[in-house]
Amino acid sequence: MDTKRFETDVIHKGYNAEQHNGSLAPPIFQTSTFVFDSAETGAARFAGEQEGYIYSRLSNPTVAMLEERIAAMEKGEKGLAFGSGMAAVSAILLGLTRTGDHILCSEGVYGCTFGLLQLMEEKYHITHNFHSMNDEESIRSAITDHTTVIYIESPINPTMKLVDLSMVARIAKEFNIPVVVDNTFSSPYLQRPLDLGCDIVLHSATKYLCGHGDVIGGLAVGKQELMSHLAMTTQKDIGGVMSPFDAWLLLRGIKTLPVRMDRHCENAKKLADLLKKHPSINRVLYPGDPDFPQYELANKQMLNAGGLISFEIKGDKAIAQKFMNHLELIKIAVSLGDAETLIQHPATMTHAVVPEENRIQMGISDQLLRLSVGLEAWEDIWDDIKQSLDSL
Ligand code: 4LM
Repeated sequence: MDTKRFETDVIHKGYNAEQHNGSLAPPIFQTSTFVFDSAETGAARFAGEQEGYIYSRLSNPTVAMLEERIAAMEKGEKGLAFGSGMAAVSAILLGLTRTGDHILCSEGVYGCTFGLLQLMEEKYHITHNFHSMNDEESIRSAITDHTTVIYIESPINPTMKLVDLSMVARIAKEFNIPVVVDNTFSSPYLQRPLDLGCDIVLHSATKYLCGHGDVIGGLAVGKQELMSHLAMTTQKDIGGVMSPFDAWLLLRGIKTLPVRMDRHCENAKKLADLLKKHPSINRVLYPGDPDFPQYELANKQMLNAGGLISFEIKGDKAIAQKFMNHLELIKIAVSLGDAETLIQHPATMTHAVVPEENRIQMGISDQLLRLSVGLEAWEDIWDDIKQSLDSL
C-alpha cells in the first residue's frame, strides 16, 4: 500500500516483512561482503549492469532500508547513510566543490563543520563566508562567480537563528547553485527543506532521528542523480559509511520520532516560558517564543519549534559553569535529541574550536548555555533548573 502520511511512513517505509520470512523487525545483515554465484555475476555488478549487493561499504540491505525510509520522510528521491553527521557533511561539501570554489554559509554552523570549512580553505583553497541571509539583495551580492554551494543550518546550532529556506532556495535557483540544509535541529518531522526548494538535506542522525543516545550516524537526501554521484565518489571512496547495526537501531528509533518530537516541543515551550520569567536569566532563544525575533518565520517553515533552548545566564562563564555543576537530573553532555535532558556550554564545548572573534560574531557568549530538552516530566526538569538557579 502506498502510504502518504509521515507518522505511517516512519514505521513502514523501506521495509517489507513478507520479503523477510514475516519478521516484524528488520533483519540485520551483519556482513562485510556478498557472494557472487559466478565470476561473470561479480563483473556485471561492478560494471553496474546487474542489480545486487557487492560489499557493505558500497551498499548493505539493512542500511538500504534506512536510506529508503529517510528519503520518504524528507520527500526526496534518494537517501544516503553515513558513519556520522560529519561524514555526511564532509562527503557532501567535498563532493560539490573543487579548488577555487566558494561556499556561502549561514551565520553560524556546528563547531566541527566550522573546522571542516577551515580545513577545506587551508588545504584546498575552497573559501567560505558566513552570512545572515536575512534579505534577498544581500544574499545576491554575497554570491560570487565561484560560489558553488550554499550551506545552511536552520535553526543554527546553538544560537537558534533561522534562515528563510524558501527565499534562499529561490535565489539559489537563479544562479543554479545547490542549497544544502543541515536539518539536525528540526528533524524531518518539523521541517522539510526539499519541499521548500532546497537540494540536499542532511542530518546528524545521532540526534533526534536516533533519539536514544546510542548511535553516531549521518543521513542525507536529495535528487537521484546528485545523490548517486555522491554515493559513487566521496561516500564510497572516503568511506565514512554506516554499519548495519547502527542502521537497525536508527530504523527502530525513527518509528517513534513524531511522538517524541511532540513531547520534546511541548516540554521545551513550557521551560522556555519559565526560563524567561526567572530573574537570573538574561535572554532566552527559542523559536517558539512569541518574542523570538524570527517567530513568524518559525511558524512559516516549521511545524513546531523543537526541543532545543539556548539561554544566557546573568553573570559570567564561572556562573554558567556553577549553574551546570549544581544540576542534578539534567546531565552535562554535548549532543542533543535524547530522552535525557542535556546541557552544554557551547563556548567551551561544541564551539570551542571556533576562535573567540568568530564566536562572538555568531552570537555565542560565555554566558550562553544550550539545553536539549528531554522527555522527562517537564515539572521535574524545571524543578532541577530552578533549584540550581536559586542556588547561585
Ligand atoms: C552537538 N552536534 O551540537 P555527528 N550538524 C549539526 C550538529 O549539531 C552536529 C553535527 C552536524 C553536536 C555533537 C557533539 C547541526 C553535532 C555532527 O556528531 O558527526 O553525528 O554530527 O552537541
